[in-house]
Amino acid sequence: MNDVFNPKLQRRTLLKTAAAGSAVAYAGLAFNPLTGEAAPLVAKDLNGSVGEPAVRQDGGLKVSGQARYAIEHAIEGMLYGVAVQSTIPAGRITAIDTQAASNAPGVVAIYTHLNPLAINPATPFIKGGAATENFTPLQDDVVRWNGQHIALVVAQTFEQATEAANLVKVSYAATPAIIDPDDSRAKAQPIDDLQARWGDAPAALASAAVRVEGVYTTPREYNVPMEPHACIAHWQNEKLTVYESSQWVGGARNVIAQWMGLEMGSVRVVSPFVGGGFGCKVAPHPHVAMACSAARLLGRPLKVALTRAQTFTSYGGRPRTGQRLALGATREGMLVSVVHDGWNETAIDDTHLEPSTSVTALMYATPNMLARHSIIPVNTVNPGWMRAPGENISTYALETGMDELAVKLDLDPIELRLRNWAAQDPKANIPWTSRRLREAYAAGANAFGWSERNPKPRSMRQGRELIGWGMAAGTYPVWRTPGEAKIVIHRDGRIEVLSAGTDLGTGTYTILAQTAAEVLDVPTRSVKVSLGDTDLPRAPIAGGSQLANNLTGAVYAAAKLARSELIRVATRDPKSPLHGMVAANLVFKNGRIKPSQRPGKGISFGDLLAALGKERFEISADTFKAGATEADRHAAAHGFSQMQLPTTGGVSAHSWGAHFVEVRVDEDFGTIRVKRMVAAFDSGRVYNPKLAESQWMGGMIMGIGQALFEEGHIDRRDGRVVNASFADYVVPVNADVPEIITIDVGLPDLQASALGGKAVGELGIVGVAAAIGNAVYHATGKRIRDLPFTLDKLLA
Ligand code: MCN
Ligand code: MOS
Repeated sequence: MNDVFNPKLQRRTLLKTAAAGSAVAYAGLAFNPLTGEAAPLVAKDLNGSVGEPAVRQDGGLKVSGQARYAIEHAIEGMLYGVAVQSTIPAGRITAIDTQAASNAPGVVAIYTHLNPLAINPATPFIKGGAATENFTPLQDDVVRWNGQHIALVVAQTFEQATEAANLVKVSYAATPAIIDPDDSRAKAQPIDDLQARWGDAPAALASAAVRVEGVYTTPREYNVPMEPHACIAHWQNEKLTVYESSQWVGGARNVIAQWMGLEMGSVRVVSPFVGGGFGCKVAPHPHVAMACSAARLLGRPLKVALTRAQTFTSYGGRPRTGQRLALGATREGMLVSVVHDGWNETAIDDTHLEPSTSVTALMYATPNMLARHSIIPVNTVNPGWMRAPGENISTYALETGMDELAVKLDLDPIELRLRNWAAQDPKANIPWTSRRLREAYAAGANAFGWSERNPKPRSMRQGRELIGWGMAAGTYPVWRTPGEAKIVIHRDGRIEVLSAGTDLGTGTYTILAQTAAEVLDVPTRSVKVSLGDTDLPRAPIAGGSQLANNLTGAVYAAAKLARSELIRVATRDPKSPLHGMVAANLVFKNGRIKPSQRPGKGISFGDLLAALGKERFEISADTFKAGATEADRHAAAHGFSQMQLPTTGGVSAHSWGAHFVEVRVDEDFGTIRVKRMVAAFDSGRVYNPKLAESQWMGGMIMGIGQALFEEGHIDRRDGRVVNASFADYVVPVNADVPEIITIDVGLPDLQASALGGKAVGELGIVGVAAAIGNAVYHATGKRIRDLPFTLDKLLA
């Protein structure tokens, strides 16, 4: 197994492909497959460049409290708004008594549907916009879910607004609510676009020699970032600035402009630091609409912060889902049929998709496939994205089903997966850009010690503890949206990289500094990166795990251009000390431009600018195709229309992963602990191994939460989220997190992205719940098909 995972060997294969003239474009890329020179992957020196484990540039600012989050901006004359939320799941508001609240100290205004705020609907992204929900607050008396915004109380202080909000009295005429997706009145609506179908899967299943079938369910889960949602709306004449914790300032600007009936140019969104989002900050939620509208009416800056409890009903979270999956195979373990029917809950008059079919048709070769997905409207806040929406649950069912099939066939689960290897994308029928999943299986199994596993359930134990070893695969697509970046070199030597893209704690600041530093040959720490502001060059979403690839491409292009432009002026301008030199003889070394053949230190960027009489040198570049119009550029930064599918260009681009997990199960109490985790990932070229590792690990830890703890308890009587707090909505803490080893088996994939990277941010969670469930089965002989795996289900 070991020699399959040999980066050198693989590089040689890559060279051969390149020499044979494959379709990959290498021009201008730092990795040169023709010579095998992988400059950016090999640490030249500790100056920092792409591929080095540089520390996070924002780390110091965060631990010293200097990184300013949305809520921390202080604006003179600011007021505070607190939302009042419904306490029934369905019906109408018959009266709102605001008398006592209005008389409370410090109260400035109270808005309800009786004196509504002016808010226009914003277009949801499934209809081509950037909003995650249809809902516009305070526009009518209808209650659609428990915990819906029904009033906004504005006061001089947050405490006064909170007190007054408690004094608002609401009367309702309740109507019957549909709380649960399995309610007989709930109606599933098929989403035809999500279907994958070929051959005759039901017939092939019926005649298959070996069959497994299961129903897999997952509960409501919540993103619960450390930083709860908060925003500040600040109007200056008809210009609106919003400090908002956002994964995508361009999308937020689009939605806010629609809500307020403004041109996008009149809205500025600022989000330099984000305390986590995991999908719930991809678009501004309705409380932001209330803040902007009320601030406009009042002529004062207004801050609206959600309490932790309110974050559970003010926006989504992963919906409840259910999947029926049946696999049919030959006795030799060749899949002959996959039949997969899934659903997710959605809001009663809104649409959220968590496609259970995302991965079903991608992973394995099979002659017959039928995968379908439906949505079921219930009285809930519209669910939203949460780390790998779709891939996450799809993989949970598929990779558990594969384990069940392996057990039935008495085959090693890796062997079963290899037998059904998809040599190309089975749905699109086009080649993969790269798929180092075999290498991931091999490297992961090797590091884990998988060959020592006794496949028999309940065969491994230590004292009272049953030991279980399980594995599963994972994958995440490579989405691509073009973006822009600017580099500014100052006379005093400072180098800046500017982009509107955001850093959720992921490392955007750091990898962009690394990219510019590498091309300009300066220390990474000398590059200052500014992010998260619509005033900066336009960038796409930090969502769908695509920002790193998109922006490193743009910064790389800008830095290359800066380099050639600097050389051009240095050799052509008579005022330059390098005037008249041959451009090809100049090199960049440690922040200086110098002749390659002659001694001498050359000239620093700052001295060159001084000699030329310039204060600064600015250069912009992007990853748009030649001929892209201004409208295309605008669209890419503010919506999804420019986003390219993973199958663009006749090749299919995805990241891959293989998870190996050991659990310990206390036989008497049914408690499950994850004892160790090993995962091997193919994310193409990794820009920063330290950061990619923490991303992968973060996803894996979130996967422990999903497998063992996380579950929104919805009261069946009234649709209330019972455990809407950090105390009761349980996520993994350090004591729950075992030793984790991540292994990088990727190689630069230049068909996937400009610099050869693939998706990282969401990949780590995909497959974890299945791997843990498979390990629990191996430990106990009991198959649980309902997340999370709590002790009651094990003891039942
Ligand atoms: N990276 C790398 N090499 C690559 C690709 C990425 O080293 N080839 C590293 C970089 O440090 C980069 C990071 O991984 O900053 C994430 O890159 P990418 O996969 O492009 O993801 P995005 O930048 O688009 O970030 C969004 C992604 C998503 S969609 C969710 S959900 C998620 C995630 O990132 N939310 C997070 N990781 C998170 N991490 C933190 N701390 N907080 C969140 O809210
Ligand atoms: Mo990530 S769930 O695509 O923000």
